[in-house]
Amino acid sequence: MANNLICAESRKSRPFTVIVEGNIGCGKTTFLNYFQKYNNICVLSEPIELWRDCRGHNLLGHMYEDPKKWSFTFQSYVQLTMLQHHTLPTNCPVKLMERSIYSARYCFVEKMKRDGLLSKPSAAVIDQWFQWLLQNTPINVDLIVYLRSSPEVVYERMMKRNRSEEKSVPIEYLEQLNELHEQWLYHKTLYHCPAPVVTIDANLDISSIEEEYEKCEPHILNKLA
Ligand code: DCP
Repeated sequence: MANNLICAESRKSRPFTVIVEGNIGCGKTTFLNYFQKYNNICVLSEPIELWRDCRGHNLLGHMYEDPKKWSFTFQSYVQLTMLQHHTLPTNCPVKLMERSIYSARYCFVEKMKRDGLLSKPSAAVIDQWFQWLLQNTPINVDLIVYLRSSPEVVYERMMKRNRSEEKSVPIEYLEQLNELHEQWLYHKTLYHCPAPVVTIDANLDISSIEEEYEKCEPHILNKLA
């Protein structure tokens, strides 16, 4: 009974936190934009502009141009900026975040490690930081929205949006990232899934995807009741 009370109290003082995950180009930003209409949801888009301008350095661009040289620098910075979002105080009852420290570690760092783009010592340092942060900082996730897509669809979207840094990303990269997301969030065979997962068919185009968003709205909005 006393324990239940403590849990209820600590839950009251922090927002219900939802992270939005899925492959590059799957529509995370569009999903977040849909929820901008609620002024009691704190919506945190991915800090990609910071990754493109860390004191004047385009770390995202460096990472794609010379991944062996820059993956460690880039992923270290991603980890910091994600931590800043996880720990950002808000008075809103719900926090909706694009990506998380988890997908950075379990999908991107994992892929770079497997591909030899991150050396074993570099990957070990990122992982030591990651484990320490999980143990010692208030990274709370209550729900994961998984925008599930096929690599062919997101490849086409990525090419269409024409982000300069992503110009030379091959479809194989998206296939492997997709596989890691699938193992982590769908089959739940990779690492640890920190919260329940709601899956959305993100292959649908913009005209019909809102219906899919509506399906997961109650999961998020119930927390505002
Ligand atoms: N990225 C990365 N490592 C991470 C996170 C992101 O290398 N830990 C890269 C992949 C993309 C860019 O950053 O080139 C942005 O990727 P996201 O999938 O996070 O964001 P999108 O803008 O593609 O999201 P969406 O199109 O779903 O809105």
